[in-house]
Amino acid sequence: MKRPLMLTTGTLTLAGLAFVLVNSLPGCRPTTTQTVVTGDAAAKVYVKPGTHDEFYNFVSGGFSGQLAVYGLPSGRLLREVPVFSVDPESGYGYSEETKGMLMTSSGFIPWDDSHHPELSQTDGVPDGKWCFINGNNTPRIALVDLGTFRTKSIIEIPNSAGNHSSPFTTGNSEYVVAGTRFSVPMGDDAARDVSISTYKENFKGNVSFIHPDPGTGRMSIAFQIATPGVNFDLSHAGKGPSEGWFFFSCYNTEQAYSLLEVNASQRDKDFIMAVNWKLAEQLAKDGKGTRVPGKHYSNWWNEETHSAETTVHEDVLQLDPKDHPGLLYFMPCPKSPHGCDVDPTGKYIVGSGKLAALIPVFSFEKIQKAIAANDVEGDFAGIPVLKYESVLHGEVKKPGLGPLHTEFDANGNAYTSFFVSSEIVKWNVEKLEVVDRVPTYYSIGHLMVPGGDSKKPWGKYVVAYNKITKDRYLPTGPELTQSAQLYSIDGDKMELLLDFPTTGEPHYAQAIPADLVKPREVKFFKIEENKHPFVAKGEKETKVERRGKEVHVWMTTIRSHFAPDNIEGVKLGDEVYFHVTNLEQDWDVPHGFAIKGAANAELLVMPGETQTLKWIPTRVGVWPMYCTDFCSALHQEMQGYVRVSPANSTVPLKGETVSVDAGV
Ligand SMILES: [Cu+2]
Repeated sequence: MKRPLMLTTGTLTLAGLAFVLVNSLPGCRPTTTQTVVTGDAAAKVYVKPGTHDEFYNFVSGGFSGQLAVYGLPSGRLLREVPVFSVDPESGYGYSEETKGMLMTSSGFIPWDDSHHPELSQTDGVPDGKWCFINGNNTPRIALVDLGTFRTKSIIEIPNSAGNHSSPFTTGNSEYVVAGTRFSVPMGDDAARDVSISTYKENFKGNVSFIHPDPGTGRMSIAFQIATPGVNFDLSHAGKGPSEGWFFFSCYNTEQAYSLLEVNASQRDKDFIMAVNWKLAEQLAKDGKGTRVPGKHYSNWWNEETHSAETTVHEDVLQLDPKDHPGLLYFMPCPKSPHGCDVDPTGKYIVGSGKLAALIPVFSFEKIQKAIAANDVEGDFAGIPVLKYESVLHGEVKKPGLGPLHTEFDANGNAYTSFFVSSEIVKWNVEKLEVVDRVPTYYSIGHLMVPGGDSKKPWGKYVVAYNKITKDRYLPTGPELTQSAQLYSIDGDKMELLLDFPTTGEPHYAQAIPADLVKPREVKFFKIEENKHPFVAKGEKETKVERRGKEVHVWMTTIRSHFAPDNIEGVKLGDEVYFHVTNLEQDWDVPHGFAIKGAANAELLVMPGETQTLKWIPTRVGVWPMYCTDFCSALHQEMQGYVRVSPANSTVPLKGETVSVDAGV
């Protein structure tokens, strides 16, 4: 949701922040829409016609539920990959084959709110194989295959609500995690039917570790760890010396359940939770967990049958930290932390408290010493709380207001976004000194450096993903476009190069050199490998068949006709299934399929693929169908008819392509 640029005075008072401080910060309230863009900025983002961008930028669509792909540095939108929301353009969620991808324990869900893309990693470095993304509302994680730029699998996360601190990965993508934003009552119906006012007693969180199969990309839940009822916000895996640990920011340690903007902003410090996931993995392997109820769907796209396959699971393995000392620790972190980021060396963990006026940097070495020495200040719901001073590397003092999220370059620098003061601040991780700052337009949320949350940042740019654009673009009615801003970080000073508008809310993003993705591209699906039960591998295999009230059409497309393209004998009351196989075997020759009156979207069928459109005719008549994707000079000739007769008709069922020798 877009919000006004500044927090209200009231909110700031509650946050314990002086209003005067807000107004005195640089970049807090830009007075002009003009920004200093130096003379060669245009040249730095200009990608000559016919040449490619240097980076792929995978940007979440926020409330669109999708994943958008841009080129950097141009900011050109290349594709919107449908993930959690139906997509009429591609037929995703409309074709019979894709509907299964959106099945959950709550039935077919055509939408979600996607926040955090995360590239798969090998040895702590993004490898260009997959991009994960979370669905917040109906908790799910999706895996997008970067060979096809399609959603390959989606797993539902049971015992979860508001799947926000997700789907961050371990260094070899052994696991991606999912933490609950909303704590909720768990268990069976009787256990869940409790008064909201019993939050402290009955509401619990958990963090899930999801394992993607390295070969197939099919996902399963390895284990969940039960946690106290707080709100988990973001997370990152340790690396290098901190490999084997995971860190989650959490807010609402007040355990409020109403008016959180006030009631969850009371404590000076919330927590970062440290999870020893190697220990959890060992405990799970040793059979130490308990299987608890947790019905969830795991959906997977089979590229041989061109269809979704769903498996339904009734329970999950859960580890209770009370039974396993050493599994979880809390570290105090000021104040309502959002970002929870590990630097490229793996030595430091940065917390970004939304209501804090400093940035705490924790030392993994000190965390381990504090754990060994039992250097705790107490416990929270039975989980040890390490002493803040004992685990702290140091604080960045007065960096700005409303620190949200931090990424890194390869030279020991951190870049932190500041929502309230609308700026990016660059600081040195070892020295904790601010070295540069630059305003954003306006109210930056997440930021992104290519590879900037990995062991090997590629650097070169930092991109701001902003919540408000106000006057940056031509206005478009009550809703203005949202926006990203590209800055160069090559020199000592950050330099604004480009604004580009985005689809949906650009919540978070990742970027990777294009050369790591381009060689993986699937150009078409081999027709001989098509195992779809209704495939027609040539026009000779096309047919029309009645199965009771169902009429099945084995149909093919090739430039520029359908076979069959005249179908008769369909009767009112029938359900017609058009199984459309695209016979083309070349790159970038999709064919579309649409029929008049279909309460459905089009099909967009890639070469070698079969997809099915279900159509229930509502009236007697002759119904045109046509190819929707401009495929050839004679695309406009690519059409046909379906005759629908009354229910008691005796018109024989047939499908044919008349005059097939005419120019084919
Ligand atoms: Cu066509």
